[in-house]
Amino acid sequence: MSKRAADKTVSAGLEFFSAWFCPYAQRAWIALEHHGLKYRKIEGLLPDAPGEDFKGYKKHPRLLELNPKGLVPTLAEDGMPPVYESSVCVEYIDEIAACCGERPSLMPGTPAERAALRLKVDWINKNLCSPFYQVLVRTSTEDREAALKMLQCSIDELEAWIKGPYFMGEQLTAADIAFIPWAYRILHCKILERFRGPAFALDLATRPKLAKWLDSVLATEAVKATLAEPEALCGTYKRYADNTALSKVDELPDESEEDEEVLVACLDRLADQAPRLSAEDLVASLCGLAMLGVRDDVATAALSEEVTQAIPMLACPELALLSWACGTLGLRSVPTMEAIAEESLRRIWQFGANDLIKLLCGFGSLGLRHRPFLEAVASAIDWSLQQLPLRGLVQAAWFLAVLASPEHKVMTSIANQMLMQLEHLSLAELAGVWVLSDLVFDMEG
Ligand SMILES: N[C@@H](CCC(=O)N[C@@H](CS)C(=O)NCC(=O)O)C(=O)O
Repeated sequence: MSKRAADKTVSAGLEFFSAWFCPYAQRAWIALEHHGLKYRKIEGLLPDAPGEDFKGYKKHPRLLELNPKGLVPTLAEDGMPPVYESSVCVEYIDEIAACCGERPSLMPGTPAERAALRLKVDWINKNLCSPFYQVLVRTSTEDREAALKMLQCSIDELEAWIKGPYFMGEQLTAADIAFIPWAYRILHCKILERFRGPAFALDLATRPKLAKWLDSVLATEAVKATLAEPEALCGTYKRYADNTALSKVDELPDESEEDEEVLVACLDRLADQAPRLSAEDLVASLCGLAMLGVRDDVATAALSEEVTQAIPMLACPELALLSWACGTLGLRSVPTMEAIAEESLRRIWQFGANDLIKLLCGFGSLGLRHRPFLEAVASAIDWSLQQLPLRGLVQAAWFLAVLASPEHKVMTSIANQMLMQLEHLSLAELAGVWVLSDLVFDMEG
């Protein structure tokens, strides 16, 4: 951090989650340095393996707490809601610095001029940053060349509107900051040429205003403080160029991908936090995964390991839900299901009718025939048949049949109970029960 930055006390508690190689984080970093704010810079992303074995990041737990996507930059300040997304961070930094007013705003001018600046930032994201990644990660020559063409055209367009020395004139603005990290990578570190050959060089001789702009920004103190060493930076792009990076930075943001990223981050966090969750929250998490139809081995293994220890502490409805969730997730963890069977057997008469069905459902879905447990469940169901709706009766019959439970007495009771409500059964339910009844035993009547 520069001396100027260290001297300021505007935001003593400002935490800045960054990554040394990240161009998005660099945007926020330049804004912090420009305004000379006091902040604590924390590396939020650590490689999960050294060198060539790198596959993804281990994320700082506090970063994940603040930003469920676990992306840098993320800013956090003494009890305030966290701030993320680089362009939002730049504007936020500019606003919190406004009170000292020593350095010019990065969003100067009238509301209309500021709106124009925001549009420029958006344009830079789509027309300069995206094609940079596309040249690197696209696998076909045509796709790479098309992305290069787009980048060249956008750079020509940029050349036409640079006022000099900065994009908008005398002052550094959020629009310059939006492009500086990529300009450094493309025009100074020459990352595209390095990985894709001399045909991918971008000629500055034919773009004199851009060349001057680059000199100006790279000589600006706030920018100089944030520049990574070119060799090290190039190294981080190797995995994009080799197509081993897990990131989807080359594609324009798409909502389903964003949802997917949130889900992946939540699952990572769930697996990580499982040892700290209460017994009820462990069950709720597994139910949530079951309802979403998410089968993530790491998260479910971590949750089921923890919940197995907590089974004696669970009330009957939670035990029943746990069985249902394990069944729905196809979680055949023997210790978990055995512990559920053992604990339920001890308390079988405390279960309500509907919970008995959920309990049975887990074992039925997994095809687990824990004999004494099943016999006890069947007897308990027999006792609470009156309380079961038709649907519950059908499910009970179905699961007992699937598990080939030899409890003919219970099946007969269920059948009799159903007979009384026969006219309410759907055709599909009737057919299903009929087939099962044939398989298990000869239903009389
Ligand atoms: N749209 C975000 C993009 C930020 C971003 O993609 N940051 C990367 C590092 S350069 C990141 O945090 N990656 C972590 C991950 O992909 O999980 C912004 O403008 O801040």
